[in-house]
Amino acid sequence: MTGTAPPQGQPRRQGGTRPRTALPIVNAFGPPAPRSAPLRTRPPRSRRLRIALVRHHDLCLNTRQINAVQRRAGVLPHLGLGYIHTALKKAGFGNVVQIDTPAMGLDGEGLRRLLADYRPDLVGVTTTTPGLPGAIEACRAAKSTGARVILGGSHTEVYDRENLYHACIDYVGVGEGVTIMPALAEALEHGDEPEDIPGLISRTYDGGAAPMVNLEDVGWPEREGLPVDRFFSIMAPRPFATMISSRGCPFKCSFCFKQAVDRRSMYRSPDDVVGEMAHLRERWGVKEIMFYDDVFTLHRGRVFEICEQIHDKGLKVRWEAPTRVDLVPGKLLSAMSGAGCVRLRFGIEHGDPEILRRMRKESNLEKIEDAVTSAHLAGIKGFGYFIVGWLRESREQFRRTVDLACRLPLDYASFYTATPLPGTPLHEECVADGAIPGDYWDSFVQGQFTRRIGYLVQGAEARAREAYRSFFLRREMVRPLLTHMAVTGQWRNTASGLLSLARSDSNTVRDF
Ligand code: B12
Ligand code: SF4
Repeated sequence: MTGTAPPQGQPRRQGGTRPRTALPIVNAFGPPAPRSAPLRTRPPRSRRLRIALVRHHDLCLNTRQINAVQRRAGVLPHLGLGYIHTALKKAGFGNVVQIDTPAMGLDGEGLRRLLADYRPDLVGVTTTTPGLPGAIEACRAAKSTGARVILGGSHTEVYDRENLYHACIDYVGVGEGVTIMPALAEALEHGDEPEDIPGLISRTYDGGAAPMVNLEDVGWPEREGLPVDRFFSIMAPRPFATMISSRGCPFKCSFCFKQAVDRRSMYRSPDDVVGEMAHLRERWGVKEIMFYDDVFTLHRGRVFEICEQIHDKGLKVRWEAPTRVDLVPGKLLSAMSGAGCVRLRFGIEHGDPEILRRMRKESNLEKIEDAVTSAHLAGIKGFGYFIVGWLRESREQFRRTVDLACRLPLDYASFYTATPLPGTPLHEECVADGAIPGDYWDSFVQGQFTRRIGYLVQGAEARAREAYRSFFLRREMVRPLLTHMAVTGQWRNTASGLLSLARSDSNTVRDF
């Protein structure tokens, strides 16, 4: 599948639907640098700069998931930081640590103390937009140690220089950290103020758009030094790991936020993908691998080859991946099942045809039933992603989603509440409709972290809770759930999640 790469030199926020308000930041930007692709991998020399890469957010105010589920879903590794770590190592920076506070069980003060001990020169903090409150806390902790601080991640592709409103942030990285971080570290190593670094923004400088990078050119994400045994998913036996084999998706679902890199499909070769799978099995004894791709089966031929290589190498590892209902032909499903694929996560989203159309999903109920049934017959368990509380969703439309979820041969389901993320067509529609204020995210970015963005229909959260209960707390689920717990060993999490769903008062999204 081909994606649509933004043409050279195009501004970052194409199609950005976020209403702009003037923010109190005065910057003198130079002319944007041309887009080139300098992955700075000079021969490694030992460089002394001390660098910390931080993920410090877990549950967040604007999560789309109810608390009872989000809290137990797991602690999943952050691959972006792992890739940045690898790129820094390749550029000769040996003093790099990754700090994953949800995995390490650290709060803000714990993070501050850890950073104070490590005394980094440069701290890179990653964030999504909803995860910003935690990220700002991390930036403050980092700044208090005297380090230079850079913020990056999906969030900075929709809000970039606006983040400089926070005095604890020196730089914002927009796009590929694997090119931005080595270049910034190199400049700081020599005591220079950074210049000519595509993707880097400071209060006095704007480096223009960062180049895209195929992750295969970077190498595998660094996992050494991470508390690998602390990561888990409620879906998988331990130890488990995550990987990404492709990036990008040419579809345009209206709730989905598109980073520049998502508009172009980039694939790693089957050789490289299966090589990393084998490495995870050998080095860490990993029993199950979860793919973070947007749509794993976009390029069918590549998936057939991956399956073939898994056979050829005699690799025995369970794996699972996300896909769309229109991208799983029968032959592919048999090949995947034979190669160890135990689960497919389908973006089904809704049971009402009119809402599916408004979501721009480009699917229909027939395709959904066909795909999930075919996967089931091929021996692959189905996980359905659903969204409840869509703009103007009626009670009848909502119930169609629940009925569909219960009718399909699915073993798992998640019911997110619709959340208009900035920069998405859904956001634009909701603002035009008057369902949400146009400046919510602007004030959120400036630190107004006390109020959740409004739900789009009254009682959306109750609908999510009702959907979970209807799906999981029914007789037909007893067997699949028992099998799940026996295979994955996730007894405690699964049982307490079910109990929590059964209780009516415990499923609210966390209020700050
Ligand atoms: C896997 C995944 C998850 C996983 C793991 C989280 C993670 N980030 O690894 C889980 C399931 C936990 C998750 C949760 C959520 N997610 Co999520 N997730 C993804 C997904 C599908 C892939 C991420 C990934 O691994 N990409 C590949 C790696 C290599 O790229 P990367 O991490 O983005 O890093 C690159 C750049 O961003 C940059 N970079 C990253 N960090 C830094 C730091 C610095 C300093 C610099 C300079 C650069 C930099 O450099 C990296 C490589 O060069 C993306 C969609 C996507 N296509 O990216 C959504 C996505 C990031 N998620 C999203 C959302 C909304 C959520 C949730 C809010 C959903 C919810 N439950 O309510 C939560 C929030 C979690 C949180 N606390 O913030 C949105 C974020 C939109 C936004 N405006 O920020 C995305 C973009 C999905 C979408 N299309 O709408 N997610
Ligand atoms: S939701 Fe999935 S299929 Fe739709 S645009 Fe996003 S990644 Fe692509």
